[in-house]
Amino acid sequence: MKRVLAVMVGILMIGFLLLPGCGGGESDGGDAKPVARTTNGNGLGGDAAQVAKDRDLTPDDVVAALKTYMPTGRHDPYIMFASGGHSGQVFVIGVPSMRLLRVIGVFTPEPWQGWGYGIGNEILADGAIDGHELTWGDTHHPALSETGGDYDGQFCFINDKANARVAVIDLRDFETKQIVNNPIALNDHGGTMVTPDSEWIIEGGQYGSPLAGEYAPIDEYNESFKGMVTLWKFDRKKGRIDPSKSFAMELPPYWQDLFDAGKKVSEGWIFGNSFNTELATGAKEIGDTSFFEAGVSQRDNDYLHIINLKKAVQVYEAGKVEKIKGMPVISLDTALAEELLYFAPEPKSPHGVDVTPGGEYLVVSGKLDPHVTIYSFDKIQEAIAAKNWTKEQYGVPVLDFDAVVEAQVEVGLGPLHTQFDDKGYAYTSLFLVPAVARWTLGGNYSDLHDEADWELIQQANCHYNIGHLVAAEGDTVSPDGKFLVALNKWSIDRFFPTGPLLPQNFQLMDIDNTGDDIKLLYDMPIGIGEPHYAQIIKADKLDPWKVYPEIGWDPVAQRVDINAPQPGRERIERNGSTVEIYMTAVRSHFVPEHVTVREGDHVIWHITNVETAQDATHGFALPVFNVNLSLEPGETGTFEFTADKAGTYSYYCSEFCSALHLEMTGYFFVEPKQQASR
Ligand code: CUK
Ligand code: CUA
Repeated sequence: MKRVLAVMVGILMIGFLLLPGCGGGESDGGDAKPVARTTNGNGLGGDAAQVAKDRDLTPDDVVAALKTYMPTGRHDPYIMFASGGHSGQVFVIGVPSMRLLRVIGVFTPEPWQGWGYGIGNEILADGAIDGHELTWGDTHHPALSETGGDYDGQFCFINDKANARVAVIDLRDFETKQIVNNPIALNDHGGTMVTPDSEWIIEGGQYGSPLAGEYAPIDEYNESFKGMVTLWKFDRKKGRIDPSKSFAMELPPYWQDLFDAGKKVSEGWIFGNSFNTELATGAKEIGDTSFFEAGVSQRDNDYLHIINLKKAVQVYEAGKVEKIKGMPVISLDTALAEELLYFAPEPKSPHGVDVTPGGEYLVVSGKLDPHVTIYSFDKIQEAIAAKNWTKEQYGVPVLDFDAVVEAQVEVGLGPLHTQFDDKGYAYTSLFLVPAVARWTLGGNYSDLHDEADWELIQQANCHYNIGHLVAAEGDTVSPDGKFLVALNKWSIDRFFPTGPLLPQNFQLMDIDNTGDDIKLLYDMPIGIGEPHYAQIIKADKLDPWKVYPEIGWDPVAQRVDINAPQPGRERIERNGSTVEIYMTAVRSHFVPEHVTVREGDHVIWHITNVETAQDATHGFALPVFNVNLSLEPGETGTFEFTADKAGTYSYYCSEFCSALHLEMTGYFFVEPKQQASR
C-alpha cells in the first residue's frame, strides 16, 4: 500500500513539476492542479516529454533526475563526509544532489584554503614523523562525533592509513585542528570509529609490525611483530585529542582490519575483524609457500576481536601498562590476565565488522565467503561467562562459533561492509557481484519489516566493484535510510575515459522503499583519490559559522588572537633582523600596500580579514615564498619566512572578492644586502 502511494505521489509530482510555467519554480504553492498536459509513451507531458525523447531518457531516468535535482538556492537535506583516499582530504557532498560543497584540507596541503601555504602549517608539521615531512595521507574512515550514539554535528575525525595518523576537523568552520601521529605504528586501518559519546576515537592497526617501527627480520614474525589498537581520548571541550590520556593495546600479529564501537546494549565494548590468522610472511621467492594473497587466505576462519573497553580503561588508569615511545600500552599478557580480549571465529578473510543500531548484533562479511555472519552480543556475553572457549596460539580465548552466532545470510560474492536503515534492513556491499545486497534483520528488528528474518531481499547492481557503502545516518542508533551511496572502485565505461586513470564512482541509490525496489539515482565521479568510507548526516544537525565570531579570529586556537592586526592599527615593526607586519584586508585593498625589508630578514606577517559579510573571503598570494592564504571573514593568519632573495614582489588577493579585486594588490620589496639603507 505504502509503495502504491509513493508511486502515485511520484507521478503527481512529475506532473506538477512539468506543468508549463512551473518548471524550476517553488513547488509548494498549493492549489495548482498536478495534471500532465499531454503524454507520450513515457507517460510524460508537454515539453518534458520532448526533452525526455530527445535525450533518450526512460521513465526511471526522469524519476531519478527529479529525485536528485536541487533547484538553485535550495539546500540538500543531507551532507556526506567522504574520505578523500590518496588526496589525504575529506570531501563534503550534498545528498541527494551529489554536489561537491568543499574539499577539507587535512593531511595534504590544499592551496585554495591556504592549507599548508601559510595556514595550518604548524598542524601539518605536527604530522611529520621523526623529522620526515609528510605531504599526503591515505584517508579511509571519517567518523562524525556522536552524542548518545547519534551524530551531533560537532566534529569529524579521519585516519591516514599510510602513516598511522588521526586528524580532528571542527565542524564550526570545517577546518582541520589537529593531526596526531601514532608513536607505536606506521600504518593503521581500523580508524576512525568513535564510541557513542565520542569519548574515545578508535584507531586499529593493519599490517603486523614491530611496535614503534623498530627493525626486526621477517623470520621473527611470530615473536617480534605485533598487532595493536589505540584508543585516543577526545577532549570535546578543547576540541582536541588528548594524547596524554590515550593508550593502546597490544594484539597478536594478525592483521587487524576494521573496528566498530558497541552501542546501547553493547556500549563499553569494541569489536574488530582481522585476517592473516595464518601468520603468512609472503614472498614466494624466499621459499615461503606463496604470495601474501594466497598465504593469508588458507584458513577457513580468522578472528573477530572482542575487547572490553570499559575494563581496558580501568586497567590503563590503574597503570598496568608499559610505555612505548611515550604511549602507554597494555601488553597482550596483561590483556589476557585482565580478561580484556576474546576472539570468535569469523569466515573467511573477513572485511569489516558493523554493529546494528541497537548494539545487539555484530555483522561480519567474509571476502571469500558469500555470507554475512551475524553475532549476538548476548550470546557472546554468555559464552564468556560460561568460558565456552578454546585458546589459540597466543593464549587468546576463542569463543565457540556456534554458541555466539545468531544467523548467517547468503548475500552474494565478495561481501565487504554493512549499513543499516530504519526499516529493519541491512545493506552489504558485494565487491564481486558487484551489487548492494539488501537483507532483513531478525530479532528486535523483525517488527520493522514484513519479510522473513535474516533473508536476502535484493541485489541492486552497481558500477563497479563497490567497496564501502553509506546510508543516511547509517552508523547511528537511529538510522534514517532514505539514501544510500555506493562507493565504487572501478568506473570503466560510466564516464568519458580520462586516459588510463579513471575516477572512482559514487552511486546514489534510493532506499526509501521496501522489498526489492532499490533504485539507482545518480553517478558522481570522484577524480582526486580513492575514497573508502563516508558518513551522511542530516544537514540540520550541522550549525557552522557563517563568518568567524570576531575580527581577528585565530581558527587554530578558536579565539581572537591578541596579536591580530586590527583596522587602524596596521604597522610594520622591526626588532633587529626580525620584521613583523600587521596587515589588514578589506574590499578592495591591503593596509599597508608597500612592505620593505632587507635581504636576510626574518619576516613574521600577520593579516586579518576585517570583513563581516558572509563569503567576503580574501586571499593573499606572495610569489617565490610559497605563500597563499585564504582569509575568511574575521579570520587572521600568520606566516613566517626568511626574505633570502632580494627583489620586488607584487602580492595580491587570490579570491575574486569585488569589482576591484584585481586592484587588491601591493608590493613587497626586499632590498639587496649591499644597498640596504633603512
Ligand atoms: S576499507 Cu576501503 S573498501 Cu579501508 Cu574500510 Cu573496505
Ligand atoms: Cu580581496 Cu580579491
